[in-house]
Amino acid sequence: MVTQVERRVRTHSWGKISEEHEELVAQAGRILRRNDMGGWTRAAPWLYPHQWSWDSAFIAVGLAHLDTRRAAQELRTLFAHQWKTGKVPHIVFNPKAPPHSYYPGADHWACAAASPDAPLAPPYTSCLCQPPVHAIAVLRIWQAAEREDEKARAEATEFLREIYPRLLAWHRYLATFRDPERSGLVTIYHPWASGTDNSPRWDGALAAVEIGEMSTYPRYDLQHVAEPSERPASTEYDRYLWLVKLIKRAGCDERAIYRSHPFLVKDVLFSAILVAANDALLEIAEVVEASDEERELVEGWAGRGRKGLEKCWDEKLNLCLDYDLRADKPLRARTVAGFAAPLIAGRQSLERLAALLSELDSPAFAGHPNLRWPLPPSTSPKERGFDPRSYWRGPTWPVINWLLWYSLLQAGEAERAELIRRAALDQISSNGFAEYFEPFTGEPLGSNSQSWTAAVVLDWLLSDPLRKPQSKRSE
Ligand code: 2M8
Repeated sequence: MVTQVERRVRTHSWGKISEEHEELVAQAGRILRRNDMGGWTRAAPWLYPHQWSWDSAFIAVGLAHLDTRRAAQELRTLFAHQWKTGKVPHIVFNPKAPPHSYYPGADHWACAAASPDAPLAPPYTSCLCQPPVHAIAVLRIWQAAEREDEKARAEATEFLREIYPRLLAWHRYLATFRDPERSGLVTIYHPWASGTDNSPRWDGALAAVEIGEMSTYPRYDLQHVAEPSERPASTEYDRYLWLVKLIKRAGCDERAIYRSHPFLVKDVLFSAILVAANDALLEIAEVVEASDEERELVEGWAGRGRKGLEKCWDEKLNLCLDYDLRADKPLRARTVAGFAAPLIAGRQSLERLAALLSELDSPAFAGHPNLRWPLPPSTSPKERGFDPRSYWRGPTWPVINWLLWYSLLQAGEAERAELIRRAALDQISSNGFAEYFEPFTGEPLGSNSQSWTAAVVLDWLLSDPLRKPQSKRSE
């Protein structure tokens, strides 16, 4: 892959990148090569030795710049484990992962394979899912292939034909099983499904979960980080594992979970990513010449999603709020999801866009005077649950910065997007390919050699800035 990296840098048609950035591209390529398990990529070498769903999508975005065929393979492997319902599992477990490296692992989730909807096992999968970045990644692969030769373009078009029905089934699953109310908002059953696991977004809903009898369990994750405080606390883990126990007890059956589960939340970030993914799916539908009926369906999902998100807007907080279905009330937490969700969903009015940008730039987020880099912390320092070292409770995350950058470009806010890209690259080039960073000191935290961090660096440095997305603001 190093040679691919070198070739890619050399054939970079829109001008030379600096030596420092060239080195960063080479490092990113090496990380992805080291984490490459042959057809799929582990999320990180020690902490996460399996294939995670949204990690793989981001990884494919990065790989697209090195080898479009390998990028396509990343998603092909993941979608080979899609459930009959259309669900893409949040983890596909690596049968060769070292013992005692990750908990809860395949043994714990093996029960999921008993569901009539589960794919053939092994490998086993979890029965949760994660935000659907996949269609965005597929489109990125196709765009990268467009810049290559005839053969690459033909192969990418073939890949789009193959993956399109699977993406459609995945989005249909989210629009139906995960939104029986037809609200446009996706319901999650577990904080792990949000991807922002211990964010204060979930504190209110988790506090209401009463834990029953549970056996003790190992915290293998803690052996892979410098300080236990970088990972979720044991009170949070107790609830995570209790919720898993209830999901297993319900036989991983969607309807049974919906009826009885104590954690049932409409997740605005997940829902917004689905809207953006539906926009991407529409572009894919055009390439594969999908039927008008299917295009209308996807367009309908995107429209319903935007309307649903609009209803979650809180005028006072200037943020979009998650909704607790069990308590029947919004979850009031000041986190990056609150302004990222409408930005990611796109097509905001000029007035709303201005409100979102002012929130992003305010001292509550990227404008906080003590930040090492002007990048939004995952949780606002003004929020009670803020903790600058703990996982999703405060640190900045490169993938979130990527989503913001991508959405700002879509919104026609190229200059604002560029500020994020530069700051995020500087953060990584100064302090390494960490999973997340302490926002005030810039200290790298969590795992190092995190695959999706390497992947977004490749996209930031190798994607074509001349391809300016159209502004898709609504009037
Ligand atoms: C983190 O989540 C896993 C559980 O899914 C964990 O903490 O064990 C989250 O950051 C999640 O968003 C990410 O996909 C995963 C792998 O990078 O790690």
